[in-house]
Amino acid sequence: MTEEGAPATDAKWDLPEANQRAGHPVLRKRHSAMTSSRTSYSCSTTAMRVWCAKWYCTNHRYERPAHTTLAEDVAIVKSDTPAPPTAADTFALLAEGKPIPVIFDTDIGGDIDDTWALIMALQCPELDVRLVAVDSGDTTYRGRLAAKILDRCGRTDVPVAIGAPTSKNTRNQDAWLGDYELDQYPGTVHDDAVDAIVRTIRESADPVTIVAIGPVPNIAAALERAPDIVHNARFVGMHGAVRMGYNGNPDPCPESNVRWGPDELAAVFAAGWECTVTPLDTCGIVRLTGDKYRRVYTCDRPSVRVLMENYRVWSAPWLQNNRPDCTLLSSTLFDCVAVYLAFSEDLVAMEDVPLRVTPDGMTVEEPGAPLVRCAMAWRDLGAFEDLLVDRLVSH
Ligand SMILES: [Ca+2]
Repeated sequence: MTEEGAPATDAKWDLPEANQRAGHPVLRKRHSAMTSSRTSYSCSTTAMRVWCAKWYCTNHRYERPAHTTLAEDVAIVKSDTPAPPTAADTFALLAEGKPIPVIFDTDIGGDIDDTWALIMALQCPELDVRLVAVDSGDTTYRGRLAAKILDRCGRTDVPVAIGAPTSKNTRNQDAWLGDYELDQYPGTVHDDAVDAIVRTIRESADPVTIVAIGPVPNIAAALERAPDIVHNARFVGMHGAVRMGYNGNPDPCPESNVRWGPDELAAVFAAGWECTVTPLDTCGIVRLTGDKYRRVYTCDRPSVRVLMENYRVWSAPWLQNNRPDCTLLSSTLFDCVAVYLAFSEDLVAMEDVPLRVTPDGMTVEEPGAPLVRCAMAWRDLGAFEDLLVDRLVSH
């Protein structure tokens, strides 16, 4: 965006590429369409100009009065718009005695770690899970699974939102899901996950943390539809492999959540909000074994029974392929680390890393690429394991 002296890029307010492509000015609708009661308006007041400028910059649907310029509008928006929230901003809510609002965006039903992460998130008093949005593959299956888990855990207060289906398709928990259908869920089901994400963020009085533990088509689409959400949300993901691959391998490799949507993740990283991830460097080495695992395996808490039922179903067909024996240890719990980063970073070493996302799913350190806050190493992995177990089994 270079017209009329407006900056080409700006860390605080950066018009989305989609709006740039659409051109300026695009006058598809008269401003009278904005409200039914208003057939004309004057930008004589600052408040009205701020409102109009924001409407234009986020929705691209109003007819700018001839006497204003895009540069003026952008300047107004910049002066009136708070910077995107940081981890410190959201952690400060805890000091005020408030839980952190969370949108849980997941490809649950593939790897079992999403199920572990969902139940962990529901049982962290620091977090207020306001929406579970499912993405990728057979999203109806994933939504049914999320709904049944919430139902069985007594958490039908949490809405479920269904993302657009894609070609990626794994249904590893069908045997537990059975014939449970979405219309059996006593809570709310949204059929447009992107709309539900946008509305949840816009309607929240406190900044929202998006915990994204799959590919991110929902989040990228939400940013495209409503770029203003960056001012009331931050992104926390399980994504990438920076200096380490799976299982502590010293060679980084394409990571699954990136590989199934590299363009979407690149758009999320470039959106101008704070992005935090646990790459394989930290999340790829988390497993519960020994006494820690047995505390979970033998726990009679209903939500943990749901978790173990699903883990047993997920692992059974794979045992002959060296998948974990669910009677002895957990699978790798990648996604649980993203849940942790939603409310604390005490147990990890954080580092700002410029990350370029490659088409084959690598996350490559490259100067000039968007800075991503990465949990690069554990300060105390044992303490994280203890915290995870406590959150799962403690009433
Ligand atoms: Ca996942």
